[in-house]
Amino acid sequence: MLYRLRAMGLSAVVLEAGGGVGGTWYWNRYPGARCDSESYYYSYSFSEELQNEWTWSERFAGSSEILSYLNYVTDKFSLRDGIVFETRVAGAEFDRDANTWKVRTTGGAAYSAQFLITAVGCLSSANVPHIDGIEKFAGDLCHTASWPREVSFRGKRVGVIGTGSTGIQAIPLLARTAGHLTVFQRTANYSIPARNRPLAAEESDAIKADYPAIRALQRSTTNGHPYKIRDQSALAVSEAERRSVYEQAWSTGTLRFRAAYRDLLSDRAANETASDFLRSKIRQVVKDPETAEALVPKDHGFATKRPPIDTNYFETYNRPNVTLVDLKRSPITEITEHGLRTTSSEHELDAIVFATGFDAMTGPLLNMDIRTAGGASLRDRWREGPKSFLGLQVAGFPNMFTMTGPGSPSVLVNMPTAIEQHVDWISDCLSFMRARAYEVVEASEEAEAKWADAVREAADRTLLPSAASSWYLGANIPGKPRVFMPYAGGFAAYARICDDVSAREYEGFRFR
Ligand code: N01
Repeated sequence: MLYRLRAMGLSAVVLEAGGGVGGTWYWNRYPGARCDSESYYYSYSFSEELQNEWTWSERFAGSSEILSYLNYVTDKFSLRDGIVFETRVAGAEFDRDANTWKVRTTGGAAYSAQFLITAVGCLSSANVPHIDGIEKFAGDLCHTASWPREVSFRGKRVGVIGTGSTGIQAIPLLARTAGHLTVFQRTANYSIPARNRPLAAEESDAIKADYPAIRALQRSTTNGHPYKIRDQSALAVSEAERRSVYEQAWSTGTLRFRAAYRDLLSDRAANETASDFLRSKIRQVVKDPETAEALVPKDHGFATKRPPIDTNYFETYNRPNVTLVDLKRSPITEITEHGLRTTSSEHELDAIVFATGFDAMTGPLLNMDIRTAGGASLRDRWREGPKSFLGLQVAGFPNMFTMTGPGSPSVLVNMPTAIEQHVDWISDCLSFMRARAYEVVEASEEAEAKWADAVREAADRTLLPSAASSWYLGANIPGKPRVFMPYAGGFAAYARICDDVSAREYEGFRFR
């Protein structure tokens, strides 16, 4: 966004809580953190020169390589001097007389700007659950999203709480060095092997040569990935054929498994065929039948919660130094000085790792005290769940754009694809305003209400709202309204809607 604003001749400042660039990749440095879309497809497309000169070393880049890439991008485009690091926004209020946002930081600094563009990420507000006795624990406590710079669990008794994408990435690596690893699982999860590998020079060259087609395909698909979903129902083929398709998808690895049939996310019976296949893989891999059974998801269908990809996740439970605790059978009661107690036993631990996820999508925005002119807060506005027009603006909050905000496809899409589409759309909107000398843009309440219906209807056409413990619904945070937050109508359809809105001179927005 900063690059585009500068290219338009606008002055902009980025306030960044971290000590460096990278966002997610700056904070989430836990062992095993790596992207779960292929590196080449996960990188920026806005500069042809950039995409041709950067070469990824692995199919799925690890967090340190991604961080090097993001630093490279920052320096290549001379963006660092536009970023104020270690600066956390405490609050922002719109001044209707001056048509500016007044922004306060936790350090006491103040900024004012005509436009406030939030780029705070969807998964950046860590969820540390309240567990009685947490303050008594004498060992190391850490959340994966604020991983300590210097930490070693070598030889220690480590407990991990959480088996989402993060836990599933971290557990195999933690198990390699821990003396003993105890995994505390509340909801069993599906996972597809990543099949990560180094990338040969010829493969990288071939991808670079094919970039125009790859990027066009990414922009034309449901998830912003460069492959199409097979246009066939899982129920239209014989069991043997289906099994062979699933075996092929399993050996290819990655989230591409979701694309094996077109109705995996819209038809329960179709979904069940994929879920059953993946359950059978868990039972095959995990040697102890009782552990295998506890690891088999039974309360939700494949990909109705965000599916992880892994390297040796289920295999890790065959190690003698790894124990699974099924919290559905014996929930955590408290953390003690020396470990963690469940209803059935006490586990002595030297370290507890919270892989417990995030207050997704709304958390990072509501952590800032954002208020409209007159003092009404975003928190009050969203008390019953987030509402926005296109996930880009909230009625009543003029000149504020929410990149990858609730109501946009964001987390259901390859993130850089979603981000770049928002950067383009916001930049075009600002150019439109400049050309007409408008000072203020604000989504109308009617457009917002209609979009809320569209978001709900899109979700209801899928099985996504059916996973009762999904963070897409806010279900992981006690007291959070249960509202399906991202737009599930697909990236390509969403981008078309945004383009139609701008082509109709930003219908649904008011300017003055
Ligand atoms: O978080 P999660 P995550 N007691 O919410 C459990 C992205 N990502 O950090 O399912 C006990 O998915 C919770 O249990 P339940 C990706 O979009 C991308 O793993 O709520 N357990 C669950 O098992 C992903 O979806 C990459 O019942 C508790 C786990 O903690 C998103 O980030 C890598 C608990 C949290 O899983 C979030 O993933 C990693 C409690 N009180 C993540 N509270 C890439 O590779 C929560 N849990 C790009």
